[in-house]
Amino acid sequence: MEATPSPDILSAELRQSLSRRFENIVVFSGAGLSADSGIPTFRSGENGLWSEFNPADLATPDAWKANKALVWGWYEWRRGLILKAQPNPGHLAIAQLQSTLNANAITQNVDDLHERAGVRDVLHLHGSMFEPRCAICGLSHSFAQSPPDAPLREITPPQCPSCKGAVRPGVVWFGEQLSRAVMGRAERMIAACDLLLVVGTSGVVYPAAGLVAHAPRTATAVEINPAATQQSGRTDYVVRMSASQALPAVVGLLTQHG
Ligand code: BJW
Ligand code: ZN
Repeated sequence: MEATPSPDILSAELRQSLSRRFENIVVFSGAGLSADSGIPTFRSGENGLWSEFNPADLATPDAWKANKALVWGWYEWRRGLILKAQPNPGHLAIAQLQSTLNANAITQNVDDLHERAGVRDVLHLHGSMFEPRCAICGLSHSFAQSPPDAPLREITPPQCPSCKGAVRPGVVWFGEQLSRAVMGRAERMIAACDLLLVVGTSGVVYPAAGLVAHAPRTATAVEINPAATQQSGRTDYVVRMSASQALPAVVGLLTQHG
């Protein structure tokens, strides 16, 4: 088993700032959190999904209208990648933070790695790969087929047993509204936090990226991301490391006072 990274990998200034008791911790994550589980991000360098695939062809209502089988097949391929992946030490650290200090998790991720690590009540801003529904009547659906291992195989989506509509992925595409209820809960959680950990997100997709601005001025905000992002200037501290390395160290420090 790998040793938990020591808090000493964090700067002395950050260690000092985190060495007090926090009451309302929120972890706001993006694709970078799952990168160390082998799930590709959208925009990190050459490995990002959007450097290989065009979002306009795959992740918009127009793409769905134009070719449902292409879109369904691509999402089925991605579901297969997720099924093969395991939560990494970053997800496990969030679970530990929640069980010891009641932290809340808000994610843009559509995978289920938080849940598989044991994190409860995760707010999925952009939906879930595991909640497909009828595109017409909204009836939820369960998967019957095994996912393909190639990304651009056209697969006819299942038919809704109630209205005969096509079943679509349960995610939020560009140009679609996020659930008002989920967004409202996320805004209230962040507005009430005293520590915000912004993990593995490029901060370019709105309205999710705007959530960080809801944190109170008095809260401590920390970005965990190996690269500079649009959020970097909005947080008090930046930790330029991977989530799987930094989160266990941060959580180790925070839970010393739990
Ligand atoms: C690591 C790491 C490691 C690597 N450890 N870190 C204002 C201005 C301009 C445009 C808009 C605007 N407001 C809204 C828009 C339009 C649009 C938008 O934001 N576009 C921008 C791209 C410009 N937004 C929308 O359309 C949203 N809806 C909306 O606004 O509705 C209102 C409306 C509707 C109709 C009419 C009028 C108004 C919906 C957005 C839905 C986003 N959907 C996606 C796909 C989900 C389904 C799927 O999975 O296919 O969500 S896009 C994609 O981006 C996905 C992600 O959740 C989202 C955010 O990405 P994330 O998580 O930040 O990942 P990356 O890849 O960008 O970054 C990864 C980071 O990790 C990097 O920083 C790395 O450095 C880091 N990293 N390894 C830690 N080991
Ligand atoms: Zn239906």
